[in-house]
Amino acid sequence: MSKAGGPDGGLDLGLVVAGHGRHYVVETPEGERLICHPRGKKSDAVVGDRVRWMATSAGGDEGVIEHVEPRRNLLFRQDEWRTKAFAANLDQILVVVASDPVFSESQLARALVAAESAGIDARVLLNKADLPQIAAARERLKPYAGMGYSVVEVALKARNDEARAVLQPLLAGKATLVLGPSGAGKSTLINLLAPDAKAQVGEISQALNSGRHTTTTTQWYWLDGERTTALIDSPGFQEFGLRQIDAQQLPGLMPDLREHAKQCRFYNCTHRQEPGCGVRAALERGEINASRYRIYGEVLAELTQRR
Ligand SMILES: Nc1nc2c(ncn2[C@@H]2O[C@H](COP(=O)(O)OP(=O)(O)O)[C@@H](O)[C@H]2O)c(=O)[nH]1
Ligand SMILES: [Mg+2]
Ligand SMILES: [Zn+2]
Repeated sequence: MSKAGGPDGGLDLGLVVAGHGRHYVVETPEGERLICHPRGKKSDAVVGDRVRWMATSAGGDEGVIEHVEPRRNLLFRQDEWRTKAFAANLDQILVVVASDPVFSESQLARALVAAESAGIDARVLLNKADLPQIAAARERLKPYAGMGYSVVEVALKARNDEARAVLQPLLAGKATLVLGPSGAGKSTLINLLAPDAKAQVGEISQALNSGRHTTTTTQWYWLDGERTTALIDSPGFQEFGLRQIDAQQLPGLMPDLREHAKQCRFYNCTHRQEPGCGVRAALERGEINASRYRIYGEVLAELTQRR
């Protein structure tokens, strides 16, 4: 269904709703989905990208991506060896953690730093409020609420109606990337809010994913028929590298440290050993959580040990 005369030399606009390495699923403004291949060798489109494409088959169900429209933002992680994009053009990030299994605070903190760095709002969703371990998890998240993050507690499965009612207004009209460790409840969340999730994945993606237990590709799900609200599910990850960040920028991307860094004697204080450090003074007063300061030190060490 390719029509000529569009604003970009007759190319159609589309939204990348799934990526499988060398091919993408692109959704037309009318809501139809087709397989697209990138033009040339490099495939730099990611889920959430607006792209210009051209039909390559008579039926119009296959196409080629000619170019990617400018992005509003891009969430990615970068370790020593490679850069991995999560998704583009996001309104917010929802980091899902659960009372059980115990979550890694370092992974949570890193996801929030990456979001800050990309200029994307982030919230924390604490799931499995029905389990006895919830008290400990709630305690571990207190510093995050204290530094201004919205922390929302739900039981996605055990109290699903309540969870839906709490989440709908937080998600309405937005494109939200769902991040979080395996077992936290990401699939439960998507199935709760997008009951037709399986159908949205489509036959092609399902075939490519078949036989695998976990999500292997990033996938965009619409939650409403008007296509104004979306959740983006992404594959799990082991490491959340932040090599894209400058060591000097790091404290500014951690709201609790940022708050106290204003008091440091030296403008380029690393908050490790300098005299007159506002961050360490706040740590000693208990105004910065010890685990947050430890995570800062770990990430800082990574960023200053560049190859
Ligand atoms: N107790 C409890 N278990 C839940 C809740 N929500 C999800 N689960 C369970 O947690 C497990 C992992 O959920 P899943 O959505 O697959 O997590 P994902 O790996 O993040 O996609 C499943 O067995 C769910 O049934 C909840 O509210 N309470
Ligand atoms: Mg899952
Ligand atoms: Zn300092």
